[in-house]
Amino acid sequence: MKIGIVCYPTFGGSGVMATELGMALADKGHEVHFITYNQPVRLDFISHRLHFHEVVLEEYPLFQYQPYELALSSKMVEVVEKHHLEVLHVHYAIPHAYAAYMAKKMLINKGIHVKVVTTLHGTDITLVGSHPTYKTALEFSINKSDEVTAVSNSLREDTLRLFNIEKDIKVVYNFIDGKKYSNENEVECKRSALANKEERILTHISNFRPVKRTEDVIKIFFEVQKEIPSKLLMVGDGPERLKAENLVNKLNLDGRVLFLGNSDEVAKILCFSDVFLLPSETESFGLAALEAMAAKNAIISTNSGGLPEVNISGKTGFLSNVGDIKDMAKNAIKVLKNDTVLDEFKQNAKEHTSIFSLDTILPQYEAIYKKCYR
Ligand code: GMT
Repeated sequence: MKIGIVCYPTFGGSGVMATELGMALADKGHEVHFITYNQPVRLDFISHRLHFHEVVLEEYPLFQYQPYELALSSKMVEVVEKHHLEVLHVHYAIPHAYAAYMAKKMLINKGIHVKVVTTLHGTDITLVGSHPTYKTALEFSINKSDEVTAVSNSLREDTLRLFNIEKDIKVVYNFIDGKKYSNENEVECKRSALANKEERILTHISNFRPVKRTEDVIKIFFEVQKEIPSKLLMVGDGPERLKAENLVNKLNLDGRVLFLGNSDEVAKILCFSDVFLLPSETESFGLAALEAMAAKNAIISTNSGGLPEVNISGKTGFLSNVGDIKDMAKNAIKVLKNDTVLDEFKQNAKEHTSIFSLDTILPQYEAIYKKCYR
């Protein structure tokens, strides 16, 4: 099929997922066109079936805010028309579902019929989307999509609770490409570059937004390192990074905590790590946790949103209430203090990712695209 993918091209989970999906679809023989304001960070042009179309914004003195939806929907019309796209798959509803609806209407005017699939990712529903500023337009454009998917049961339920939804919402979990976390990577993985033999490594990856509670990450690690020789890798960047760095100073953890910034080499970093910390306030799925599990990390997380669908308590890691730092530290210590226990959790985590494998999830999206035409 010929598929247009619209997403945020950044390090956030929805952009990462959309990019991985597009690349996998192209590998399977589909023609994929990314339509966004920058080249997605994880996009590599290894296939001639992958295309990128930049949405360009024009400066104009009158605009305090540039009308991105207008530019995006015009670009969608242009690309659908020129490349005969059959489906526009938009990731993150704001403003993509709305722009896709407008593009679809403009195309009908030209006698061209394109289908719109909207995938809800989380904060587009739980944090920003349900705000009165966006709710009316968002609810309308979700209901006008041909197919709607959510990345977890929890997000599906939140959407039905927060909006008046007339469409069926299918749950299609986020996926992982196991090949990127294969044993060959482990061979390359030189732990000694980062930690001594007896030290454990903990990792956190996020966009350092308040919802990620990055200070909790530091506080959990502070408790852990009192009992277990260990290091913490903080990967990513965002508004709360400075606060997290200040807390590291205050707790005299310099040298034990390494801030690595944004990285598109997540698999390489995770191969060093034993435990992944995700104490989020809310998390529709927790793609970073799934990536960590694929790299054999046990997960210490909160029980918010869709996290219990990914992290199975007592098997792949543990779940705690939001803000319960003591419990999360206690659980991390339980997992880390004994080699046999740690190995068991790591192995379980890796095995559990099989239900989120590319081979399982990709056909679900392909079936949804086909269903649009039934
Ligand atoms: O978590 C973020 O801040 C990024 C955000 C995004 O939209 O890029 O992630 C959301 O979508 C991911 C992919 O589906 C999910 O794995 C994340 O759990 C979800 N984030 C939240 O719900 C906070």
